[in-house]
Amino acid sequence: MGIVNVTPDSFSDGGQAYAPQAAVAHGLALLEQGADIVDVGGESTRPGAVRPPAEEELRRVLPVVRRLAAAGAVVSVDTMRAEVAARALEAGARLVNDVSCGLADPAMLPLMARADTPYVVMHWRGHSAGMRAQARYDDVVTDVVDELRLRVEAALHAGIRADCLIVDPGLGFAKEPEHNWALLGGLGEVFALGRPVLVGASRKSFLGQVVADPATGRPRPARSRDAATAAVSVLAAAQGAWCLRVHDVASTLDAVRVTARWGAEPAVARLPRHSVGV
Ligand code: PMM
Repeated sequence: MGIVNVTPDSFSDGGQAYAPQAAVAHGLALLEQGADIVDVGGESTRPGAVRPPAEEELRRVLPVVRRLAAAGAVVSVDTMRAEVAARALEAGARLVNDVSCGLADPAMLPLMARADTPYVVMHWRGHSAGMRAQARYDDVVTDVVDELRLRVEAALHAGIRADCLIVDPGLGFAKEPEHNWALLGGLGEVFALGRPVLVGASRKSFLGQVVADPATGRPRPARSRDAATAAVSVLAAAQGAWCLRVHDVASTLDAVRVTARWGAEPAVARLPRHSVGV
């Protein structure tokens, strides 16, 4: 899944594709790189971000969704608002990626039950402005999986079909770096929810810290975190993640292809030569 942020203030691409025309061109470039889905969002969720009004979010995303869908793309809309999701579906979107798992807008789950289309349920505890204060867990993997399970149950209760649901541990959302790493290490428990899993690690600050400048300790800037993103992505894919949400599709796709090729090798070909008698 390639990311098209139609926002002036995203942490990771800083308004790179803000104008509709630039956003469409960016989405087409991601498809060219091999993305299966393009995820179009008009609200920045970086920590401390101020929400745009609904009209502004609609103004940002609708023309981009419409044009990418018309070009044949499978478009996902990244929104917490039912109205934006409904209008984007009318404009041709085929997935709804709701980082609030229905908690930000009570109209979202009923809409998704009517829409009968794939719905990404991400672990979320509150809007960006107060997110850091909510990064408190007894055991982050258990707590996140329990909270996700409750959201899956709420979605089912609202009438959404189980096979429309995709779950996401919500890396970086009310999570400190150690929480993100624990969740990646515990992905197996997220898979145990029995739904396809989406992982969104791309360019997030916990990666910037790991690849910090050794001399100054300064975190790597967001735009230079694609190799780190590819590394996390292949590890997640190798464990069975269904979807990787990334800014730079080319680097992650290359890494995933190489990993898949490695995994496809017959086991015997990977044994040390002497052990197979040649
Ligand atoms: N992260 C961001 C935005 N939307 N959606 C899902 N499902 N999962 C994520 O991890 C996620 C998301 C924030 O990153 P961005 O501002 O670079 O898009």
